[in-house]
Amino acid sequence: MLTARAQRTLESIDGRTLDEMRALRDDTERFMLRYKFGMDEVITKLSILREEFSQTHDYNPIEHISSRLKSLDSVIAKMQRKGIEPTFDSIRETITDIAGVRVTCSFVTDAYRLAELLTAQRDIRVLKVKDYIAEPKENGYQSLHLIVEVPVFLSSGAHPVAVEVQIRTIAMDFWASLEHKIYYKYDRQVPQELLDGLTDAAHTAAELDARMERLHREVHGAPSYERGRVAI
Ligand code: 0O2
Repeated sequence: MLTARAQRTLESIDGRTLDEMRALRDDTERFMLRYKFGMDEVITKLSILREEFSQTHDYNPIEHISSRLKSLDSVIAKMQRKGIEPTFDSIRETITDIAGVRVTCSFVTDAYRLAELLTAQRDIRVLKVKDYIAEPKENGYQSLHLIVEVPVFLSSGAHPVAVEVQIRTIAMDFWASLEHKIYYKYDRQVPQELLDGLTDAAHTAAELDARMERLHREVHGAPSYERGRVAI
């Protein structure tokens, strides 16, 4: 329900401006939709790998897959923060995490293996890799970030779309989601004591990952794909 003031403002807009606003709305929806399709493509690829892996190796390296499309407000906020020109082309070139897929694996080895399998696919182009597992952030954050480009086939042809894929272990994911909540609870001004506690907890999570993987290997041996039993 519009307020009387909003109604008056709307009535004062001439028809041509209204048409331009509608066209901008439609273009924005189309722009965002491509990212949703790109995200769906990547999820399908990961789901296929998961299913095939379980069948062929009797082992499932993926615990969980989730995804999110950045809200338009967040895209605009990032655009302003980075001082990007407000055009679809510059947003496309500069903001590469509009479509995001997060994969949790049991073990670090699985995370790397999955990244290898995904990026080896012929229609995937790797734009950027940020390996926060090999080089954790100062606060202890760990995750393997891939920015990949995947073709989306529309009635107008193939359109490459950037998708950010974050691959991490369950322990890394547990830490990151708690840290994220704390960060927002304190409106980004987290007390130093809590920050130190979080960094310490990140080290504990990394140790746990290493110990769990060692134990798993003691019981099950190296994964069959490492032993070269089945070629993928
Ligand atoms: P959301 O809500 O998860 O999307 P760039 O995009 O390269 O210009 P940016 O965005 O700093 O720079 O890239 P980076 O370092 O790859 O981080 C992107 C995403 O990784 C973040 O997205 C988080 O999801 C995650 N991330 C990075 N650092 C941290 C961290 O210290 N703690 C937690 N919990 N997550 C982190 P967004 O857009 O911040 O949020």
